[in-house]
Amino acid sequence: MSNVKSYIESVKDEIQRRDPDQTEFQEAAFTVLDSLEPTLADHPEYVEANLLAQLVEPERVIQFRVPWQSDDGKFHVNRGFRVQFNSAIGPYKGGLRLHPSVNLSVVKFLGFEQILKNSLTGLPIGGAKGGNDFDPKGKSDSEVMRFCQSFMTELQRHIGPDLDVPAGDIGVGAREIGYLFGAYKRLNGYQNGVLTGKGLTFGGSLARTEATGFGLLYYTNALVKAQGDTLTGKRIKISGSGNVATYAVQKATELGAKVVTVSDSNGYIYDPKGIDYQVVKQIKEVERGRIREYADRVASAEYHGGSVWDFDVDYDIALPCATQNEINKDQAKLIAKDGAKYICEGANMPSYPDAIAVYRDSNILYGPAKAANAGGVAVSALEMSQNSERLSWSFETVDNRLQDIMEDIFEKSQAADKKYHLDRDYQAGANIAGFEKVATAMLAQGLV
Ligand code: NDP
Ligand code: 2IT
Repeated sequence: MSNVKSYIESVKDEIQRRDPDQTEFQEAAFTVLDSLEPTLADHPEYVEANLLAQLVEPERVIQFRVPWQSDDGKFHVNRGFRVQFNSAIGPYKGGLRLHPSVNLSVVKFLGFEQILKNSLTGLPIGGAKGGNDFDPKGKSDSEVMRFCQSFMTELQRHIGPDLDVPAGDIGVGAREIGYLFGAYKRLNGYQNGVLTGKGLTFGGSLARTEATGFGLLYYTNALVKAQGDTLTGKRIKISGSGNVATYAVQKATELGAKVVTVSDSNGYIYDPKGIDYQVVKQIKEVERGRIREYADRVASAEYHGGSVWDFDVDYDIALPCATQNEINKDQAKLIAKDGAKYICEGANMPSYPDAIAVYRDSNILYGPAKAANAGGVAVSALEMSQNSERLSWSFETVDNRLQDIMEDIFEKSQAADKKYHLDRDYQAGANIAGFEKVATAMLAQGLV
């Protein structure tokens, strides 16, 4: 085994020894570590400084109790987290997730992914993530407001416009950010740069709502174009029907492709005529309903229970936009069998490592989450810029910058892939390109 390989193995062993039960964090960290071999071989100073041991250990982990009262008068206690992973290139930045599956392993995996994702955007933001195992589904607005106020009562001690700037993720959209912002403001006064994804009347950025889904399509378009191919006329399978999925459907359709599925955790819609994103928006954003209702409104659509990744239908591009580990090895084999040539990830870590191995064996080109879904956090950073200068940019200005950033992320990943002769391994390319900037900053700042 080379020195570099044995160094990587020793860092993995230490993670395994310290946190044997953090399976999601291990999955994210091991995947990155394994892909860094070429750059570590090129930069012995990273190994000399034991930089990887610093990279995989969060700068700070905060866990706290969040008590709240439901409308029926009962008292409840949920568990809150903020993992401030790495501030080498800027203040901590990353979303908050509200979902019953949230635990320390999940928040650590998301915070770790955010370090290299944020680096890839080219903007000055470090990596963080937070969340809570509170389930917003089925809760009234008042319950969500009381929960957000209690959550922020503790979180406010740890965040700030130049320190740590949370935003949305699963279960956290405009409503939750509004309540969280109000609670922060009551305790600390008006500081609009403390959260991103805010409403447009109090410091939010145009195009932040659309940014992750639009950005996913700008990245996918760049990847497809680099192969001499085009999105026009392509059939696309999308999972999820939340923020990312909805605006991915819109941009894919605008770029001349046809999206044939959307889903939620109960089932999926198949519409051979092409999903109408306005219907999805109405059901999910306005009425807070379930995706099965789409089939009641659109004659050409069918609803089926189960996972959309078990649905056998021919298509060209897969865009998973729901959650982590939604695609296993067998489902990846079905993606290959159904003829897909590309998969780009809107969700964070939707593919198990053995699914990614199937993509490679089947010549499916793979755009990993930290590159493909970086548009959301990129526009969050642009929201921070607008807040700092107390100005708002037009939709077109933000959208053009988003497009440039996503194309630049693809180009950086491709350049690293070419430099190390990785044969269109855009996952390793993204990891290496994101890592090199963070590593340079960490080395310059010494052992901290
Ligand atoms: P939303 O809460 O708006 O939507 C989540 C969607 O994913 C829903 O359709 C939901 O279905 C589905 N989903 C969630 N958990 C599961 C599960 N366990 N099994 C099946 N489906 C599930 O979240 P977002 O659209 O914001 O986030 C989707 C993904 O994109 C996440 O991985 C997130 O981390 C990632 N992401 C989000 C960004 C953003 O800016 N919002 C930026 C970058 C990445 P159901 O209603 O049934 O739960
Ligand atoms: O996973 C992600 O990049 C996000 N949820 C967006 C984070 C942000 O700070 O906008």
